[in-house]
Amino acid sequence: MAKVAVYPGSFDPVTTGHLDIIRRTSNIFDEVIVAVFVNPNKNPLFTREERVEMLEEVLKDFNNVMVDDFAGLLTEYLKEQDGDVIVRGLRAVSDFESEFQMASMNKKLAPEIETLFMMTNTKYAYLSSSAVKEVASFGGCIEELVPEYVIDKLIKRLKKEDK
Ligand code: COD
Repeated sequence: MAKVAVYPGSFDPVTTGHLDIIRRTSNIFDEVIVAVFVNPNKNPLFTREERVEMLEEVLKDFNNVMVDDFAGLLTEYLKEQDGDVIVRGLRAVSDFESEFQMASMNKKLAPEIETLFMMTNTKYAYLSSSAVKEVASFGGCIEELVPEYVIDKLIKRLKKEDK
């Protein structure tokens, strides 16, 4: 039976650290769904459609990776998609506490679904979407921090040139 992994996140925007986790996950599982969470309580820099579009573009060469979005509970989304495993990336000890809480809650909600943690590539251990947005907002160089396709979009959005 094909094993389906779901890699959920905000991806606001996708970074090189996310891409590294997706690439490594796609080498392990038959199918990977990168699932953009639509959070009604947050005001992301990029819309749901924009985050999905950027991911689709940068992942177009991966045959077993698809991009989707979801609202509501992650565990319900996995059940709808016949997903087996939730994949999360771990950067530092500081990630552990919130990830442990999230994985435990998801286990309580759906005991049949496992959470798999993938250690960050040390090259990207410092990388997060919010750090990239902060660096870009002050004019810092974001090459290699986000995919080439995202650089212009991020700079324009922060300067509000695309609105
Ligand atoms: N290296 C390795 N991993 C990384 C890196 C990096 N440089 N950067 C990010 N990651 C990992 C993160 O650790 C995370 O695992 C993943 O990539 C996505 O990161 P983000 O920041 O884009 O996404 P999050 O952490 O904001 O996503 C949170 C969810 C949307 C998954 C979560 O809020 C959720 O499941 N919401 C649905 C509601 C729900 O079911 N709630 C109950 C559970 S408590």
